Amino acid sequence: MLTLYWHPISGHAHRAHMLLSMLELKFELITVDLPGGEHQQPEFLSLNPFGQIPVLVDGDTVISDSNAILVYLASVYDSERKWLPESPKVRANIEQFLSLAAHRLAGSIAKLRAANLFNRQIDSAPLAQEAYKLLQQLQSYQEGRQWLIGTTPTIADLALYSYIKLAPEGGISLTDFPNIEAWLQRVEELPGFVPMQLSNVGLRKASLNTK
Ligand SMILES: N[C@@H](CCC(=O)N[C@@H](CS)C(=O)NCC(=O)O)C(=O)O
Repeated sequence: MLTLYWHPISGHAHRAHMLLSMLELKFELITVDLPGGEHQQPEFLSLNPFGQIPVLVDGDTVISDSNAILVYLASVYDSERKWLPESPKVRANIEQFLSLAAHRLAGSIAKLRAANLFNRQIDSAPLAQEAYKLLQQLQSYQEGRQWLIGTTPTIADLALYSYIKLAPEGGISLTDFPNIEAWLQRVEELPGFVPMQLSNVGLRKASLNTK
């Protein structure tokens, strides 16, 4: 039995949850009380000294960090090696997108959403500028492509999906990016897909208010 320590509004946790489900693995979800500071308590820090979810426990193996969890699950539990192919070139291409998810995506779109969710005062203009630049680049990159790498989905697609799906919650509109919207839809049609819990903040709140 695998255990994922998570929180339902965490996009980082969501990407790990998706792959567990898509690989048809047996797992349990344990919600970490982030608002209550459970992730800073010794019990949780013994799993991840950096005090963040998600954390995957597989017997004696403990893996922290969402992208590391994707790599682990795909390496150990995907016997066909579809999600993380063995070709060095493809793996390097996938790494490029894992880095993009951990840096540019987390540092712009995810930050804007977190600010709205938790009422944080931030200087949002440069983050929004970076968010739209990234989306424009992805929109161009995805022209003529079904998936980020090659012709089948890989962990790169899962690593980017959750926070891009949540972009409107950070006030970032996806309507000018049809290639991205079509790709999100393709991910949602994959067998085993589990939806991300959405929150009524940002553009989602604005659209509810006009109804
Ligand atoms: N690089 C990490 C980032 C994880 C992360 O930012 N987790 C957030 C929830 S989405 C968290 O645990 N925040 C609590 C904190 O940092 O104190 C990953 O990819 O898993």
